[in-house]
Amino acid sequence: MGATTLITVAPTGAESAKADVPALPVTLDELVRTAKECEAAGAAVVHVHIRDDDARPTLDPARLRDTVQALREGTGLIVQLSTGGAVTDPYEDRLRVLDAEPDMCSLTCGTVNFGAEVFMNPWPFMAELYERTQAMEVVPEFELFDLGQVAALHRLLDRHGPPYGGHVHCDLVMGVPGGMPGDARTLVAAVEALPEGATWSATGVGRTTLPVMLAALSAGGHLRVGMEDTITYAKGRPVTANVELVERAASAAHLAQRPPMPPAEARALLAVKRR
Ligand code: KMH
Ligand code: ZN
Repeated sequence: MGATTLITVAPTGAESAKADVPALPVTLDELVRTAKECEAAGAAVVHVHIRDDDARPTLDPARLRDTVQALREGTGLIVQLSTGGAVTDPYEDRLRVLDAEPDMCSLTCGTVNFGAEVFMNPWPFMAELYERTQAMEVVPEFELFDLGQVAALHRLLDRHGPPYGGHVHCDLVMGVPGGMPGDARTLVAAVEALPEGATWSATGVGRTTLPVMLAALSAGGHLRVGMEDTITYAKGRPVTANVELVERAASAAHLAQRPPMPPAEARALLAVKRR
């Protein structure tokens, strides 16, 4: 078990509407301001989804590039772009995300029911995205929504070799309706199935946020928090800013005597390329 806790913040996502969740950062200014606050509170990685001028999810290449640049200029955070996008995004647009030259990108290891929708990640898409991360020297974070996706991760590594940088880092995304439940016994089962030497974080969507956070800390894992996954801080009390969630995660990490990992340590752990 490491001495520190890597905290990733996922501030926006593609699912909530700004009209419903006014605290959601959707402009570049809001995103950079949020990222700075979250870095000060203990985050080391920012997982990024962007919005267009109407606050709708977009994978516009120029906007993605500007976002990466602005986050690099304004923060010391590791910039991880989502290649998941929204469930409606075409594969080609999702593959093109890497052209924005992020430090990291998400790579989901299989298709999963996603509420009433389907988040599509068929094998040929996964494999192509993985090969592109290797060629473009972008560190993938393997997103695992279900136990079967852990098996798919093994298959990917067996067939295509190690990721850029050589280190495998995963994120268990738990509690999505259609994916694995967000509870301690499922977390332990997933962690036991991970590749040897892999590091992992976990995030629990919605009301599974706290059980997953506490289980992850007790099992030696890292944390992902943010308004992509959680918009309710406590029963009847909406999240007012992403930094509240990072502060809560940082407090829990301190309590577990594994304080937040500084970005420089996270860069070394994840073997991200110096850009
Ligand atoms: N918005 C979800 C459909 C990722 O960022 O890679 C997919 C998602 C995963 O959020
Ligand atoms: Zn995401």
